[in-house]
Amino acid sequence: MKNITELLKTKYPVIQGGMANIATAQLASAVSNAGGLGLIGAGGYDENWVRDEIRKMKKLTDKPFGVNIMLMSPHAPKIAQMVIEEGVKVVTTGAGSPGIYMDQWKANDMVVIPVVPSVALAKRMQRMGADAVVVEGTEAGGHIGEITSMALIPQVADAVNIPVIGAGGIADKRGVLAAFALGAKGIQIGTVLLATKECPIHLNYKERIVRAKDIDSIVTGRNTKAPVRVLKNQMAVKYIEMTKQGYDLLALEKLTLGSLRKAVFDGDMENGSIMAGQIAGLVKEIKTVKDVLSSLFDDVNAYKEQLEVM
Ligand code: TUI
Repeated sequence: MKNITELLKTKYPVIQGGMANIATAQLASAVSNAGGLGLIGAGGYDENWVRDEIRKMKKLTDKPFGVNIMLMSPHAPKIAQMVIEEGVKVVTTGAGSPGIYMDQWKANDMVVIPVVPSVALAKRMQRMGADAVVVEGTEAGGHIGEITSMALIPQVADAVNIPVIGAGGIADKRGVLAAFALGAKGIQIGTVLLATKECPIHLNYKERIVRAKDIDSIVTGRNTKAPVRVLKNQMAVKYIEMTKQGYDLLALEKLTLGSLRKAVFDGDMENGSIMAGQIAGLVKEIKTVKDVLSSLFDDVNAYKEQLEVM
């Protein structure tokens, strides 16, 4: 099995999460330049926005990068074509199955890495030709599945023979080692990158991550098709009330992406959706992206040697 740094041509076996409204060329180029795989997060944007970010990215880094396509977006089909035209080499996908695009991407020699929340979907993606899968536990921020990283990563690792990239709940060396111990060959990080100098979110959002405690996140819409983990605030409580009252799902999805923008751009910590994972409680300071990647990987093998089970 190819290792992740060979597959991605990166220094470190780490992918940045495709965070909607957040993963711009500014953040992604910082991650790529620091030795990880930076991703432009298409989120709910159209193909023109994503194309512009790809072109900015090409100016900001000569290192490998990719695009994350959020499959619930109505713009996903056009973005899926555009990434081929732009010569993007790596695509990750979230919030759905990329099955209908797979043959075309593979025909263009792209590396395709779907994010999956279950063993069944991971197996389906392997059958369709995925190069690796990001296995994301319910600890993660944003739109999530039901199963924890601890339980999901080893089950997927046993079920497929493509590399598994662990995600959800990783923010330090212990998390990296845990993911690898469970069978992952790489990791994806999101929440810990929110608290970086290069992350283009409002300072209030970064400071809220730094202040977050272990129990501060909550899942809105567990009973809908789009459960989303956010930090608890007025907005989250209102959303949960609305789902109880049986509001239309589409209206609720619009509300989440719209309110994510309020948090990201306006720094509105009461009416905005502050998407973040459960590991926010471990994030204690705003660092550079380079320092985050160093803190995850420098001397990680020496750290591993100190582990003693019995
Ligand atoms: O996609 C994510 N995280 C996201 S997307 C997002 S934008 C958004 N906002 C509000 C509502 C919906 C989306 C914010 N955070 N992570 C990857 C991920 N993919 N998590 C779960 C899944 C997933 C779920 C179901 C992947 C495939 C899937 O398949 C269902 C099917 O079609 O078989």
